Amino acid sequence: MNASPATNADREAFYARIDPQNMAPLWTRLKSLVPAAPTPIGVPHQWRYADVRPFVLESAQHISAAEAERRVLILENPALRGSSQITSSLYAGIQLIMPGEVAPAHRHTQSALRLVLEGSGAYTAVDGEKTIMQPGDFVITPSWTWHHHGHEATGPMVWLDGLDIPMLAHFNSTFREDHHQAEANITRPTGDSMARYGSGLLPLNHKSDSLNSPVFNYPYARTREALARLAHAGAPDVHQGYVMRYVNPVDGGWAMPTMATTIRLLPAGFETHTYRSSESAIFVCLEGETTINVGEQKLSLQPEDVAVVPGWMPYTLNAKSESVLFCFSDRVAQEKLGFFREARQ
Ligand code: 1HN
Repeated sequence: MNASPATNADREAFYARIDPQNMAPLWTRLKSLVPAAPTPIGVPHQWRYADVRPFVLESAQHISAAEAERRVLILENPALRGSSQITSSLYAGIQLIMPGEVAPAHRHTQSALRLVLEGSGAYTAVDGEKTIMQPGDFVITPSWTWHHHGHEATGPMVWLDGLDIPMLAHFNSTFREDHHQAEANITRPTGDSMARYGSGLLPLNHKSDSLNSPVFNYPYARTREALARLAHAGAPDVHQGYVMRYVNPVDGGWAMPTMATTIRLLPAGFETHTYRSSESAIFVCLEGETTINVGEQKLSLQPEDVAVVPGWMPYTLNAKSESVLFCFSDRVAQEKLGFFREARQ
């Protein structure tokens, strides 16, 4: 049964009579309300860093980080303009902080991730601990934690922000609060989280009720080394390449409760088999040159380029040279709620 029941004058009259009661028949809508498979929301798209970067740097001439609160250019899906969405469930933007600036402390129920694209030496302070960021670092800002950013080194610092804004909007669970100080108090030394939780060891009797990994900066140097070792340890997954997920060392789960984060290495010349899943995914190229073939599009990514692949669209990855791709998606939320699906051809 693929078609909805036909209409007729009798039925139309009935629909007209129930309409004032704010009621409607399900049977005319069921097939579109609950389709056989996801209808793609948004389109595949790429943002070339070479195109984006001049505008990001120029934004500093127009507004300070302090006045902007966060000086970010939103990456908006071309089919979802005006929504601040890169996918149905996710937000992404590119943030700039200049030496001497502070992006003031606030907190919100949205979770945020940072993936450093350019520059080094700026810090983010989350829940009382600073971490100094380097290119390729993946940094977590958990829901409702105070956070501010600062830059006491030199040169512009640029990173990708990923947030679960549309997800929380869907549940109408958005809250935010400004800190009474631009810089929230620092209560732990820099490196404390890494020292305690970052070596495959945990302090005995460590207890936490956080849904996030206590390792809040996954430095790229260590991630890259792990990828290189994995690539020497065996064969790549034919659909994904050498792919690993960032892990919460406390429970073995994903690093964050709403956004799944992975890193993958694709050997030069590697072409994946066709893959799709119900997650909507944002890819960031960190090294090499890889093409994402999705729908009619060929998204050719070079370092710092960003691409979005909406859920349930089949795609392949084709690496021209050895490549490293970071990815974040809504997979973890879908898994926890029990409806994540994937298909491999
Ligand atoms: C936010 O707090 C940050 O902390 C970045 O850097 C982007 C977009 C919307 C709302 C809050 C940040 C954001 C944001």
